[in-house]
Amino acid sequence: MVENIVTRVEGRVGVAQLNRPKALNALNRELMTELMTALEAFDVDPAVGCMVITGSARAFAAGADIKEMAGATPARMMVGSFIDLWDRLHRIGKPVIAAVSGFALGGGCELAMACDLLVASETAQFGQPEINLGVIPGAGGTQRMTLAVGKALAMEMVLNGRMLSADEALRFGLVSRVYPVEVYLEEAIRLGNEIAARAPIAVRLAKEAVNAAFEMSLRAGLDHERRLFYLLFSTDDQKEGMDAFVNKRPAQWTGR
Ligand code: DAK
Repeated sequence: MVENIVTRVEGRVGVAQLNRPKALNALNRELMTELMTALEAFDVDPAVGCMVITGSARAFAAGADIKEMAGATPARMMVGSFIDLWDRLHRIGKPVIAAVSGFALGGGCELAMACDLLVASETAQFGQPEINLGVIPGAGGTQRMTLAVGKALAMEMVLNGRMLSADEALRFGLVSRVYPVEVYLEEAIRLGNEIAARAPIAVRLAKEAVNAAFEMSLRAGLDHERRLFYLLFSTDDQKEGMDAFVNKRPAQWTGR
């Protein structure tokens, strides 16, 4: 039974809302399992073109569940499939938007950064406070935060628990938009519906190409991009998009 998240479809956007308000949406195993299962279901649902992960106005997620993690051993964490759960997010083909309000800390911040786009409310606070627990980020914080905001700020955040406000996150390139808390979620869903209205295969490959920039050398990334570009010339949507431009009419995408 799904308990820790609530899902719905708005237009062509699958929304997964984290729903452990008493624990500020701390990411325990059940929640992560439900979340990944929901995203995978959206990924194969033709009625869905884009996804949004969100929390509450007070907390996107305050991190992995410290109470669940406190007694862990290295061996149990390694074989306990917790990492596999997180890795499932990287296999989602459709774009995923994080709509963040309030706390996005530790694993909560890492979950948001693992999404393809980040939209924040004015009250959002991003942090990697694991140092206060005697550990370091373990789900990408040292890597993705550094790539997003640069070494100087990432060091302050990871070594000294510095938080970023929504305005700072926008200024330093961690998020692409900031809205008042009353509308951030509907704006994220609106953005998702705009993306979902575009040529689906091109959107999928565009996401793959941009994310490749984080994993590959520039040369390998450029080669990869070019192969994806060539591949799109095998789609009906490429013919349709270019014919529509030439004939000054709106394109009708079929996703083929
Ligand atoms: N885990 C469990 N419970 C949490 C929690 C968390 N991360 N954060 C908050 N809560 C619970 C509190 O215990 C409290 O529950 P009760 O005591 O009422 O039962 C309730 O939520 C409300 O919290 P507070 O009373 O503390 O509320 P405040 O407004 O005073 O403070 C706060 C809010 C967000 C500043 C504070 O709760 C806080 O500092 N929370 C902890 C933030 C934190 O340290 N997060 C990082 C956790 S470590 C990995 C994957 C993931 C990770 C690592 C590896 N792999 C795949 C390898 C991630 C690690 C982490 O995230």
